[in-house]
Amino acid sequence: MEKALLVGLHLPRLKRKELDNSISELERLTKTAGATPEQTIIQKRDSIDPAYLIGQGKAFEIKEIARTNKIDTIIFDEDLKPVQQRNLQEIIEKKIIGRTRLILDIFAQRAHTKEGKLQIELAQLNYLLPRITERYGRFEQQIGGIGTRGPGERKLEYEKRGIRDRIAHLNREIESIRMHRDIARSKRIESGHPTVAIVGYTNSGKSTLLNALTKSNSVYADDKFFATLDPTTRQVRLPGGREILFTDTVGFIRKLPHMLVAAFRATLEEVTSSHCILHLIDISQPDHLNQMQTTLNVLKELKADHIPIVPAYNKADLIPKDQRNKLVRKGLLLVSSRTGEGINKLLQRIEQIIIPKLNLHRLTLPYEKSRYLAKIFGLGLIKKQSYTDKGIKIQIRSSSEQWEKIKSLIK
Ligand SMILES: Nc1nc2c(ncn2[C@@H]2O[C@H](COP(=O)(O)OP(=O)(O)OP(=O)(O)O)[C@@H](O)[C@H]2O)c(=O)[nH]1
Ligand SMILES: [Mg+2]
Repeated sequence: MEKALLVGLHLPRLKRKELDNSISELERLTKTAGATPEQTIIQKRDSIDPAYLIGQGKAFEIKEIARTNKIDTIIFDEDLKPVQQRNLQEIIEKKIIGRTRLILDIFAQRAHTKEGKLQIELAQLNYLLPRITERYGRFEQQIGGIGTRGPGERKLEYEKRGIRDRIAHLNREIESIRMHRDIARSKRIESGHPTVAIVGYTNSGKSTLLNALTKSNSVYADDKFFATLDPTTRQVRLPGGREILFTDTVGFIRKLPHMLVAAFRATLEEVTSSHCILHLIDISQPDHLNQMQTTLNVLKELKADHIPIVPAYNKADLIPKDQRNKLVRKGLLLVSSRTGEGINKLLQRIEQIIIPKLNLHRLTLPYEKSRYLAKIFGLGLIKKQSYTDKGIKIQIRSSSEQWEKIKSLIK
């Protein structure tokens, strides 16, 4: 197994605790990517060294440690600028990886659908491009010097052009998939079912919640980062009888590479086009406030911060009873996707957000059309229902599109 040395940077503005959380996350990411984190080094500095990130002296120290401990790869908890990466490489003479690169690597392993694969390839190429425009060598893995100048430079130009062409091609393909997705989405909107996007930090339990909501096991959930990359949508019935759609999608993480957010734009449009956002927070994480803030920041970046948000605190089964009561008194909505606790309450809250947008309509369904009753129930919230001589009298709350649907059914 590849042996990795992790390197963190402690800047004055960063609280020690935040740094520790970030490092333990980096450890998990490293394992997820398939390497063993052997050792961690923290470097305290007043500011980032533009040339060597952690400073030239520290780079030599890392070289020594890596040599004596037979380390294969050095992983930095920061995003490395191309120049920093090259400089560090020259001193340490080992594989050097930044946090962004590590996350991209994990995404590449996880991508299964065509769209997911294209999106991750796009993000990777955008990441590589500025790194091969450097004077030295092809990708950052090669150390420059004699033999890389002259025709080598020209070769580099060809390579860059090839990559740019590929990026353009990927953008076109993703755009066409996006159009298909738009069609599927507008069909969903036509169905009149409101949509709720489940968002949150990676591993907060989004997929498990979707399974709990649908009382099934059909969505892949696992105790690892980025178990989900591609969105899944499922229909769920609210306590009042109304059918709505829940979409589960990729999780967020601190220092999430911007290019990844950009590349996953088509997927994340499932979030930006939803009626309501269910923000799932893993309350068992000591660091959940930071995780929450990270998610809110990404939502802002996606321009989705105008959509109503329902925060729900998941994994309530993992925290002690007294802490739990305290949180409930504060008015937090505690749920457990594992035990089912709080799920009904959660659905009621979502109902409260969605319903005010609905108008009350009255209709009489003739008995010969009673087969449509179930369908009508799915298109709104039944307020009242009584059996008369002329048919079933119904009072229903529904959106204008849904009301049009109902009218066309009983015409
Ligand atoms: N104890 C407990 N574990 C939970 C709960 N919800 C989810 N989990 C566990 O948390 C882990 C992550 O769950 P997922 O549903 O895969 O999380 P996710 O948010 O979809 O994660 P990504 O797709 O990786 O971003 C799994 O091992 C789940 O079994 C819960 O309410 N209680
Ligand atoms: Mg998931």
